[in-house]
Amino acid sequence: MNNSKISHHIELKNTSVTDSFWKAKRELVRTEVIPYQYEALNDRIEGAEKSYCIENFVKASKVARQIKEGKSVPVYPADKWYYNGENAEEGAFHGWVFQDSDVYKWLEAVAYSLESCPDPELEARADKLIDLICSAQLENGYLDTLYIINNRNEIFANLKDFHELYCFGHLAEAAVAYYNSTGKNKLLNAALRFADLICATFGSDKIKGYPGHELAELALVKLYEVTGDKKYLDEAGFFIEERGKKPYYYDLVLGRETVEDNYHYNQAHMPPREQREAVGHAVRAVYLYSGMADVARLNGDEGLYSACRALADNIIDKKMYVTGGIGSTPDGEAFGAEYELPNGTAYCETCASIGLMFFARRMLEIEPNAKIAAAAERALYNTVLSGMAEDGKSFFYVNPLEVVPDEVRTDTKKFHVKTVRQKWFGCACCPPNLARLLSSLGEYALTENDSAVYVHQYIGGSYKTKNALLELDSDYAESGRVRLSINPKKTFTLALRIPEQSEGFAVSAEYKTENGYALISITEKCVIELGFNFRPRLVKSSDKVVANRGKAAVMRGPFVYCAESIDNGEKLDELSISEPPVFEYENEKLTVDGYRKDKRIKIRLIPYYKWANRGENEMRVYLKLRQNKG
Ligand code: FUB
Ligand code: ZN
Repeated sequence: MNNSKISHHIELKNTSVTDSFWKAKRELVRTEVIPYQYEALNDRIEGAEKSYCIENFVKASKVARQIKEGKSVPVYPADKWYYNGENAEEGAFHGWVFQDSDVYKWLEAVAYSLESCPDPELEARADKLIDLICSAQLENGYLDTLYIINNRNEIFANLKDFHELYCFGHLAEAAVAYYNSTGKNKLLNAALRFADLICATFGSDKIKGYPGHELAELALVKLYEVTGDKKYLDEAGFFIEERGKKPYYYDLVLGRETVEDNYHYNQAHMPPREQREAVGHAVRAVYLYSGMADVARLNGDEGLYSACRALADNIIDKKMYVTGGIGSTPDGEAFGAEYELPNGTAYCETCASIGLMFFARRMLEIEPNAKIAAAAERALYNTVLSGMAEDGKSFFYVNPLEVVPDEVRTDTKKFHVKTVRQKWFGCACCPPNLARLLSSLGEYALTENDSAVYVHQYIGGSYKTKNALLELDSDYAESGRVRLSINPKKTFTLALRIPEQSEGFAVSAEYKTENGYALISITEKCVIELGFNFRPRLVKSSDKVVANRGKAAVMRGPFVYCAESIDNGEKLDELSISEPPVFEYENEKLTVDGYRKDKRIKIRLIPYYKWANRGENEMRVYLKLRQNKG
């Protein structure tokens, strides 16, 4: 680990996203998604799956009050993953065991939104919700509505499956965000009380348990960064080090002998620092790797960083779709084997691509890495964005690369695929995750240290860094053009990522290239013009990806394109692109010369993230290739 390269992202309060593409998305989150999700959390959306989120907090608050008053409180079973009217009594917890996390993610999105756009009414609503959350907290700091409502005696009894430490993680992330944007510390104090209970409960000389769904690691790091209290960083380190040790903690609590490698689903099959292949549940994995990268950076831990590097390479080289989607199998919402990247049964959870961005941001803080930044870009412009409809009111959880609606209805291997975005989900992890990511996007563009500013993503906006004030005027996605106005405070190096898909580039200043970045010495106020050549191109996957042999996807700039039957007629499998390809591009829309069977046609393509915005229809990313013999 090269200490001179270690940098930090620019805090949200020092960023302001202004480019028309991303500002519009952020505004959509602010004006549509956040209010809509509040209604969803309150179960006020007709026809949508129930959330029960707020209802659970109301129930837990009542229980906490009754406990304080010394009253006896009922006990309900706390042994299922999902509770509803069929298996849960009226007064009991309802929803998925991790339901609380949706509330926290909504609050985190609100916090980021308030940072860039103050809104007293929204803030008052958030304050009221925070009051409700805090009123549910037990005297000892414990805060998870499932166990508070259902059974206080089972707290922390099943760390593997029941997400208390995961919900804690989301609470802490929301609390830090809300404190940073409003200066209010009520939720932060609640998170710290819960964190203190966790630190007092789990440790090398205490219970040697660790989260079944990772997130607490990176969240504890956030608490460390906001308080400066090292015990939180140490606890994050403890969770990482303890994970995967044999005999497995998860076996010990069950009184079971550890006889073979297990718990790949939870990335607990071996100690994380020894892991080299991304396995198991994809969201869990990238959340863990994010925490590992944080701890590696803060502790200068080379070994942990090597694991992070290897895991990032493994994902990007062998387990990531062209869209930046990860987690190819619905079986455990998990990574498949290397190069196992089917199109129609792909899982590619929206949260997994968001988590990949979290991981990438942290890796880029350790050192600039054009390959990792490019993977984050892939995820952002494609699978992340496709998770949300253009009106911000419906969402995809799963993001396949090929959909034939009739097959989805009949093929049991595609049970997880939806052909149109859903208003809400019983398991609604993705929509609020999207909201929090898009409203904090400014934090993903740049990192800096004392001597350098690295531009990883060309998200237009103004960035107040310690080295300079940077105005990034970006038409990156459309034309590949970027203009940087730099007002330096001192001499520093500006490092500009050269996108992998650019066929040549122009920089209006002297530069040298290093590891995929153009380095420019900035000594005085200046303007730098950048031009990337984003001609449409065919992208072929490795021949080892069986599903894509003889096929290619089309990309232009950061966008992956797809064909829909609404533009091309049904049976997209009959289409082939004529090679070498002849493209025409206008205003986000592409055509490419091709065939339907033997008939010459123009195939119409749209950016992948826009698919299924015009009703249910077929969609396909990878199309067959046909050599044009002239
Ligand atoms: O388990 C909590 C969240 O729900 C996961 O991150 C998602 O994959 C979904 O299973
Ligand atoms: Zn999700």
